[in-house]
Amino acid sequence: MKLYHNPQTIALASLIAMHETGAKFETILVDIGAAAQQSPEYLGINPKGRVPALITDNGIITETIAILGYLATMFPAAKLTPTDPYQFAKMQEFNSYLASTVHVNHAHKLRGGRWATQESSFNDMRAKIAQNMLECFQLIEREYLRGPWVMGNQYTIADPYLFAISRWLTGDGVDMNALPAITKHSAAMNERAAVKRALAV
Ligand SMILES: N[C@@H](CCC(=O)N[C@@H](CS)C(=O)NCC(=O)O)C(=O)O
Repeated sequence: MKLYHNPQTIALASLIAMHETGAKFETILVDIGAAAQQSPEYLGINPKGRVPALITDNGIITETIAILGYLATMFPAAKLTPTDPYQFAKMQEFNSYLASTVHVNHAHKLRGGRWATQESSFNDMRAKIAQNMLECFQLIEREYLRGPWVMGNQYTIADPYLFAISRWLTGDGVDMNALPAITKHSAAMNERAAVKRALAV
């Protein structure tokens, strides 16, 4: 397998999950600062021009939830998802919230051009980032993060996904003192060998 990623982005979740599986894989760093995600070569891999993208023997997978789910089912020995169907659905409920709401809220900081054309609109969107992200993460602390991991005692693919987005909070202007459970989760993640390897890229 070959993972196209950038550890400053949401692709960090897939990179950590790959390391958690213990599988052998190749990584290719996509230089977002240099807009490498828009190069004709990369658009041939992911026409959406986003990271991550995972090349498998069967074909290419994009979208974090799909990549994480693929890794968890391909490497069951790593026990990265609950086997109980209800708990599995709850984990996916959380992952879907991260993908469809939390990540999209964050994107309003640097990617306002997706939703508007005027500089004043971008400024207005940026002005809401800290409040939006804080509210999302307060809900996560209240409703989802069971501790020590998202799903309780079982570490799952929801954990690297949460961790990757948590790393953006300070830059988004969120006061981490307001999020003690997230702070604890991030500290526990930072202790994992897979996370250390992923961040060493
Ligand atoms: N829904 C996708 C979103 C991927 C995404 O937006 N990746 C961002 C980095 S966090 C990206 O590649 N942005 C480059 C761009 O917008 O040009 C997923 O969850 O994988």
